Amino acid sequence: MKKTYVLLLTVILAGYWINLNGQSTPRQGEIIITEIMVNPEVVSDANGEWFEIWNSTEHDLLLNGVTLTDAGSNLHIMASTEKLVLPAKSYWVLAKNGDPLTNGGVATNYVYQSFTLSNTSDQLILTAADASLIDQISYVAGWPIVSGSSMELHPDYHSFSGNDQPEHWFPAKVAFGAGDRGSPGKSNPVSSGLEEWEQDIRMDIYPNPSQGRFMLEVVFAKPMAGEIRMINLLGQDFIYKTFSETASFKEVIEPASMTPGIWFIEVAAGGKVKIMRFIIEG
Ligand SMILES: [Ca+2]
Ligand SMILES: [Ca+2]
Ligand SMILES: [Ca+2]
Repeated sequence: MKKTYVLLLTVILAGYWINLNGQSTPRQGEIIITEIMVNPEVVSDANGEWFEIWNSTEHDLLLNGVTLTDAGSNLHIMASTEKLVLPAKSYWVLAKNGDPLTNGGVATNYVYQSFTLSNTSDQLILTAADASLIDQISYVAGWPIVSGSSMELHPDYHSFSGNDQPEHWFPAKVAFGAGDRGSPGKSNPVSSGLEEWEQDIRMDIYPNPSQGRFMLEVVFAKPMAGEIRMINLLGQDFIYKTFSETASFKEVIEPASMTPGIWFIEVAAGGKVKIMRFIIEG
């Protein structure tokens, strides 16, 4: 009889110990969505979509049975014959395609099916096996969605509600793998330029010089409204167009009515100005 009690006590204590020190299933806020590549450029969306999650706790989390859904019909339940263990304070990358040779060079921890990320607006909802919410984001127009760049959550806002606001997300600027920008599986850069990037307007105009059309590409650190202005050395100066709040745009510049020669294109938004020189050939 005594032996049975000792055995029972041992089993209970062992179970308790495993609970405290082993892996547990994730609760709300224990996993945070920290990065999301909705619109890869170097590979197709079918091959190159992925997202990153972070274990905010001091213990390992068991992901078997965690569900990925959106507000529509996308649904995937994480499953494996092995334990899917996301270690304490670590990142995991979940992707559509696990092959770095064809997914844009992303090292992945888990491959899902039946789940896509729209390039304009969508939801990413993680629920536990008992249907309780772990974390979610819902992105729409106005979020920093840039082709070829993931959206990175600023490290100051790695929390359940911190990732709900678009102003806490930034288009990645550091290249990985095959050339798209992001930091899959790694902490989102703050020292390597995110702060500086917040102030930045990136632009490119090509081909330059050109006789015909130019393509103007502009990427903002966060959504901004502003104007495009054209100035030349003859003193001609006019507003080419104004634009409403956006994270990026591509614009075909038709210089048919502009005098050939050296011009400057000025993009002004959010109190910042970026100027580039371009040449219209006669
Ligand atoms: Ca997509
Ligand atoms: Ca959230
Ligand atoms: Ca990252």
